[in-house]
Amino acid sequence: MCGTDNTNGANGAAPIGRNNNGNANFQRNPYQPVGDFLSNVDNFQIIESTLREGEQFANAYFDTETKIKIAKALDAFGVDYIEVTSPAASEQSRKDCEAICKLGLKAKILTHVRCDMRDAMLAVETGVDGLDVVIGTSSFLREHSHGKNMAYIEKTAIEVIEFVKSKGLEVRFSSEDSFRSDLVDLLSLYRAVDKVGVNRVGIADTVGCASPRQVYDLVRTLRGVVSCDIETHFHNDTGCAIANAYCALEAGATHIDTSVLGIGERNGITPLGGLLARMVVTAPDYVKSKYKLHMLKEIEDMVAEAVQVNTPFNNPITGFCAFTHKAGIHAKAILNNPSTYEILNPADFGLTRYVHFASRLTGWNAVKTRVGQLGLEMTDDQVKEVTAKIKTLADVRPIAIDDADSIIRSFHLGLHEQSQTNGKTPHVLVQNGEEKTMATNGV
Ligand code: HCA
Ligand code: CU
Repeated sequence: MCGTDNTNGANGAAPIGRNNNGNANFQRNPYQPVGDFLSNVDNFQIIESTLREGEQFANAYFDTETKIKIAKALDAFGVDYIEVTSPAASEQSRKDCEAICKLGLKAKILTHVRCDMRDAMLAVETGVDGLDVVIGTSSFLREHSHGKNMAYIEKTAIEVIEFVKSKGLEVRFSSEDSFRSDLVDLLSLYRAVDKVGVNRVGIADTVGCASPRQVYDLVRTLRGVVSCDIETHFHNDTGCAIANAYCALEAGATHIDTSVLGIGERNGITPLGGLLARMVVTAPDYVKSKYKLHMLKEIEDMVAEAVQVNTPFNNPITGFCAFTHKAGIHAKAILNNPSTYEILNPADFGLTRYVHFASRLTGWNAVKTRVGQLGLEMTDDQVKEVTAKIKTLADVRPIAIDDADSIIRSFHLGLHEQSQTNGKTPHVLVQNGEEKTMATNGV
């Protein structure tokens, strides 16, 4: 896209660029996606699979009540689909699937089944809106897992799809391990299922081997072969799951599978929050109007507790330091204008930024803000002096907020005693409770 667009990014930044003639008035949006007729970056649907892929996470055991709580929260958040474990997995899984269907949620409920008539027959009786049907197509899985050839796969896929459609339900057909499958096999299989009216075909990077460019190529090729929607599913073994989902959308995919915190087999799949961090920068209006972003932390906390993990410190959006600014140079700029070092606005997620001032890297601008939060008054020169004291201690050992606050307060007290000696009015120290809130709520 050429650079005449001056729409703001997620954080309302309107950076100034230069055109080829060096004209500095020219405005450019650095978050502008690479757009073409294929791209769906501002028009995609989420198939939330915490209750299916997520149940395959090592620590996961969801009882019925927890499943219902998670399903309701995801529905309120605004996901388009909720995918649940196959009713063929166990008797309780079948009952839970039925219970979730009975909740009357806005999100469509899908269950995920093997490409097998018995599984499909069981699934259509649960009350789901649709079936996500899957079978392994790579030679690894054909030889070492189910042992079926491509002719058998195609015949069964068509049977299952026609059966599900005859029940008036939505059906998706996906190949497990798509990126290690033969491309010609894969495309002719997808063409055949498209012809019989499958609603979506799915590409799954089951082993997390794909790179963003490989994803782009495969999805774009597939886009030219089928007319139905394209769902994609990315494992995160090499850390590419969010980037791969993004590239899939650029190449014309319509649906992305996610799970809360990315939980799933091994180290999981594209995380819901991480995907939305990416997408809110690219398509702020679409994402903010569709999803209740301020619920993200609450949903992540709910799932983290259910599977007994902590949210990683570096998690997009909700990691404890996602909106913490530390170096003096960063702090100064952030205090002037948050867009300098933030492309995501914490307020969009109901969160607040925090300017770190208790370290040797701090600067007097951050300390000045802290002084203000504590309800104290100092001249700039006095703030510079107390900043030097904080840095001196922080050079010797790591310091806590309380340490820095004590230095500020005793320095201030010193000034106050001095001014009393000079017959001036003393400053009032702020209440304890108030200080605490301020310490955790950032600027
Ligand atoms: C698995 C299956 C799956 C299915 C994905 C899909 C995968 O657990 O192996 O239905 O598209 O990663 O291939 O999760
Ligand atoms: Cu998977």
